[in-house]
Amino acid sequence: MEEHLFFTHKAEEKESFLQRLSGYPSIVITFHQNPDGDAYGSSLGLKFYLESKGKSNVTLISPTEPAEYLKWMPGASEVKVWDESHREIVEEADIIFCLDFSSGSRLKEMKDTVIQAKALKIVVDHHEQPESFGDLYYWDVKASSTCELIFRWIKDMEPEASITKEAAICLYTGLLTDTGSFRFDATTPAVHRIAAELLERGVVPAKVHRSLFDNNPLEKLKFLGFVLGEKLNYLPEYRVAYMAISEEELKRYNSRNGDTEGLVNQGLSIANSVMSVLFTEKEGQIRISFRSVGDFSVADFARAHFDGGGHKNASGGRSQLSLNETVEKFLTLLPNIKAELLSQPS
Ligand SMILES: [Mn+2]
Repeated sequence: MEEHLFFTHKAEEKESFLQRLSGYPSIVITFHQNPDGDAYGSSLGLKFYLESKGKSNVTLISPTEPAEYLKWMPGASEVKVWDESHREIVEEADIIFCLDFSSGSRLKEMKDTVIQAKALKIVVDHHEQPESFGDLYYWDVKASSTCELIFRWIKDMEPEASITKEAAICLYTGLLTDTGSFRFDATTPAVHRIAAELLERGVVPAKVHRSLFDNNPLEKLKFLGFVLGEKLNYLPEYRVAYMAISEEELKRYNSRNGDTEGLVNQGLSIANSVMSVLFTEKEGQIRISFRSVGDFSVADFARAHFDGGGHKNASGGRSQLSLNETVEKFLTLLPNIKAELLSQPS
């Protein structure tokens, strides 16, 4: 697939979309499992935009239960969590938006129903190596976030579009979370211009930041203390930090969905570090989060060794081995990438 594929730049694709959108279509918006600020923000932002256009038959369906820390967002209470009772809505939909993912497996139990649905499927995403289950793609691997793409898409469709305050808060949330608070490489002048326009629509940055990051239950901070104190390892000879957390440990700290979010970034705050990895055991499976700085691609690394993928500096993977075996496997791979890790500027 080409690196940039904007369907609205193709007149006939825009036309086929507008035809589907005319009248009172039934629209489903879905996003990846374990949704983050960008998945949620782009979906809710799009929903508010469509509703402002009089398209009020819009249903948001999450493949899995969303984390607590997203529930303050405008419209969040209307998000449905997938179960069989939603099958008909998906099967009968005219349009299905698939946001912030482009690999069908990230829909979990919803996957087959979405892929087989008769709807026009529109994929809006910025992850590498998209699969071809969609009909139309608005896809740019260089975009900071799906929220950036939704903003650009709205402006492509309707240059004079006015974005409501609620939509602005949602889109700003995804910009903020996917750029690591406006610091990752994808934080371009264009991203700040979008943020500026969202502020003009009424976003209060301190409020969004506090809702996202200063809204923790005490146990989550105790859990963070435990992980940093007992679980964080650093290998200066590779410039690699890693943490492995067992299911029992997650339970001991009453850890909820989302409590491990952001934990992996802690490893990158160590001076000189290049890569940070978090292994978590959940329902017998090992989930792995990778982060890097500079040119070392954790997307390639996850794809090659841990059945995963994502972005150059932020990716995920999984393993069917035990937690200890997974960590062992990871450690034995480090000598192969040592030269590349050491060559990164600090
Ligand atoms: Mn994203």
